[in-house]
Amino acid sequence: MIKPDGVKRGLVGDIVGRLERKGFTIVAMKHMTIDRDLAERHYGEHKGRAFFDGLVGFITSGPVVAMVVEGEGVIAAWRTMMGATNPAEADPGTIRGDLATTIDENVVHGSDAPDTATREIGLFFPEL
Ligand code: FUP
Repeated sequence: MIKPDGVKRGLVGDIVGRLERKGFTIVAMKHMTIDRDLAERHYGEHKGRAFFDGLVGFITSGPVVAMVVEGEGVIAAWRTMMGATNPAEADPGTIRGDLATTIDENVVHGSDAPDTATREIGLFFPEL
């Protein structure tokens, strides 16, 4: 997912381009605004954490671009391409290393395992 800061800053083309140049296939793509209910379900694992309300407020603050991406090893590869959650620790060449400075606006999201991907695809693309 390209988060609201990435969309607002005009980074959709850069990020989609990285996925395409890497050789992955975008099989679904949606420009959408996440409502509070969806945000709380998506980030359910973080409920109760100090940053939860800010996280929900941020992810609902403007449109995102959600994608389903296919390819060999795509989950691990996309996490490498995103870089560390905290952009201050993200390597140059990664999306967060190149394009972000703070953990609360870190441009992109990616599922961290096949079961998470299945759950998140169900949340964001119930029609698939
Ligand atoms: P990631 O999988 O890299 O997106 O990271 P997490 O699932 O651990 O965290 C989800 C989001 O919560 C991050 F993108 C940013 C936010 N977050 C904070 O704002 N503060 C923290 O201490 C940890 C995460």
